[in-house]
Amino acid sequence: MTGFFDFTQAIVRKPGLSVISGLREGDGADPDYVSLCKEHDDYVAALRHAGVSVDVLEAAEPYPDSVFVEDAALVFETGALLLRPGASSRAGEAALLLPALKRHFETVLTMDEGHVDGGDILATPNAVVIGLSHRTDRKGAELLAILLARLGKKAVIEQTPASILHFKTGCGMIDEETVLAVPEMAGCGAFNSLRVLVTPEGEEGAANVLRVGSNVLIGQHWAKTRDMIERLGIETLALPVTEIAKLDAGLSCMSLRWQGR
Ligand code: CIR
Repeated sequence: MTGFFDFTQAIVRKPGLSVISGLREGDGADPDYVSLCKEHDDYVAALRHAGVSVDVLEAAEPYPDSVFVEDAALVFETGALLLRPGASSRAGEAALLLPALKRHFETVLTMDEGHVDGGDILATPNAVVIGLSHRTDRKGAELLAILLARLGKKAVIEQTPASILHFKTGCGMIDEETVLAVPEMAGCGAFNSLRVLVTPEGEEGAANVLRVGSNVLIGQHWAKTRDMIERLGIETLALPVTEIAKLDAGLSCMSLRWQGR
C-alpha cells in the first residue's frame, strides 16, 4: 500500500547567483553561494535516494528566493495550485513555475486574490492546514480552502505565532500520526488528533523536517531531535542546511513533492 509520504515526483529549482540577496529577517550574513549549491545538491541526492524522480528547473536570477519552490505552488496527486506569495519580491515566482506544473498536471488551479506562501501549508492525512502568517492572509487562506476542496482536500485555517515566518518553520510531519513542533506551536488546534513531539530546548530550528518515504530529512546539527525521532523507530537522514538557514529556509522549502506518474 502506498503511504502518505511515498512521494514519487518532485520539482526543485537550482539556486541562482542572486540567492545570496534572498530575503531574511534582520541583517544576517549572506549565504556562501558555493556552499549553498552543495546543500541543494545534497538535498536533491537525498530525494533521489528515497526513490523520487526529481525535475530540476534552471535557476531564475531575477528571483533570489526562487530556489524555495515550495512557496509558489501546491501539488497533490489530484492537481496543482499556483499560489500568490506574500512578499512582493516573490510575486512573480508562481507564473515562473507554470510551465513545469503543466508538464506534470492536467489540472492547475490559480488564485486571483489574497496571498498564500506554500511554507504556510502543512499537509496531514486528515486535512491541509493553512497557517495565517505575515505572508499568508485570511483572504488568501479562505480562497485556497475553496480551491483545495476542488482537489478533494479538506482545509483548516490556523494562526502561525507572530515570531515564526511560516507555519512549517515551526513544525513538520514525522509520520502519519505524529508532528514535530516548536513549543509555541505544540498546542495548535490542528494537531489535536496527532501525537505532538516538541523540539528540545535550543533545537527549535529543527522543526522544519521533511518526511520522504521511510526517512525523515533533518538539519545536520540537530542531534537531540534526531535522536528523539530515531527512538520512535524512524530513520533519519541528516543534511547540511547552514547556508539556506541564513535565508530563513529549511528542508521543506526547496521542493514540491507528490505521488504521481
Ligand atoms: C523568504 O523569506 O521567503 C525566503 N528567504 C525563505 C523562504 C522559506 N520558505 C519556506 O519556509 N517554505
